[in-house]
Amino acid sequence: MNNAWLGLGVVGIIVAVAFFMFSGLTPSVNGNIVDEDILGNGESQTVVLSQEGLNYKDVSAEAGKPIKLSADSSVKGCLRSVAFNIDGKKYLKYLKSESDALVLPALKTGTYSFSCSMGMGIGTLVVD
Ligand SMILES: [Cu+2]
Repeated sequence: MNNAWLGLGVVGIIVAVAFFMFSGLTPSVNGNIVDEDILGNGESQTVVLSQEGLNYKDVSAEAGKPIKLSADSSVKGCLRSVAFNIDGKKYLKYLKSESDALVLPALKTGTYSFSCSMGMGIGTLVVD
């Protein structure tokens, strides 16, 4: 293998690593179009997060209704970037202002844990 091929190989690895890093950070379900698909024409409910210490205060929601999750002004720093992993799907959004919302699909009864996108601050969503 000469140096040119070796160089190409290295570039290829860097591109592949960058791709996987970014695909990991990019929400698989997010953005306006998909949000609209989740919300449809049906009713949704709004859940407002607040911060308690370094974590989120527990929140609750009704089962069977899509959720618009927003964060009040008590939520600071990286906790404004909220990440859920539900049935293998990632839902992630940076809630820049109080009017931004992370849209979640209608959920079944259960307890769902979530975190900031770094996995540092944690919270619990109870659905019943
Ligand atoms: Cu964090």
